[in-house]
Amino acid sequence: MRSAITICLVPEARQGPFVFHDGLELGCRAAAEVGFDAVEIFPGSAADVPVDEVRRMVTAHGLSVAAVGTGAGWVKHRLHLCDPDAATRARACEFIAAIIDAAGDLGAPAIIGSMQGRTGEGVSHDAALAMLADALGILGERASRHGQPLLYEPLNRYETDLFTAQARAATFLELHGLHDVKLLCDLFHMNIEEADPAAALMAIGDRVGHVHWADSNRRAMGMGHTDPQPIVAALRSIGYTGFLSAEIFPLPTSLDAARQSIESFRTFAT
Ligand code: LER
Ligand code: MN
Repeated sequence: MRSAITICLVPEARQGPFVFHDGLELGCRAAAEVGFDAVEIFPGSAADVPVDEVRRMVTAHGLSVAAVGTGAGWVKHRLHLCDPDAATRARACEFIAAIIDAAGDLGAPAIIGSMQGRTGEGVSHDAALAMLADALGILGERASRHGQPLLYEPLNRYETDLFTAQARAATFLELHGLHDVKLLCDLFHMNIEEADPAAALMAIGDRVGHVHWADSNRRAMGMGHTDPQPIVAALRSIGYTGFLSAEIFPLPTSLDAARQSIESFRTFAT
């Protein structure tokens, strides 16, 4: 497994669960100094990820790109995949597709988390799931052209009513033949929604595509009450070799959170 840490390029997401907020260059420098293998980028849009420049920057610091988030489509533009208006849904898809292409050129997958949406006015739960399946099909195919999976992230109940449990999401992907889509397993959300996070990881096996390495309170692993040992044992037993990426609050400071994350990574995952 490899370590990664989040860099947020979106001022509106300053209060979000991201460690570094002072631009890509400073974020990469800090990530490399603390000892991470990779960075996970949360851009305002694909325009924030100029491929050649980002590649040069991460490579200069001996890093790679673990994944690129799409949540700014929701945070900044209120775009999501279950909007009742087809034209707005199409814009949401275009926003994500552009990030899939930039991430793909950087050898990384894109994440659908906050942009998945939820049941809403004029959109029943079944209709929302049908919209989600359609979008994941189109966008998963797009990701596969880059040799990347598309990462779909079940969230906790306060952020979506589509999928909150990993096993149900995995069954949905299976039923719809969405073979290009893998699951992003965020240990913060799983702490809320899963009876046994380690067992949930074992049950979905090779659908695990990425892991957000966060403690129960969304602080760095070791600052809450999650026991990472059975979780890492489960990931090993399913043969997971991807990233453990610190999508966490920068508390008490960005640097403290980064150092605690890498320490927990080294203690439990290497
Ligand atoms: C995104 O990765 C996520 O976990 C959501 O809770 C948005 O913050
Ligand atoms: Mn997450």
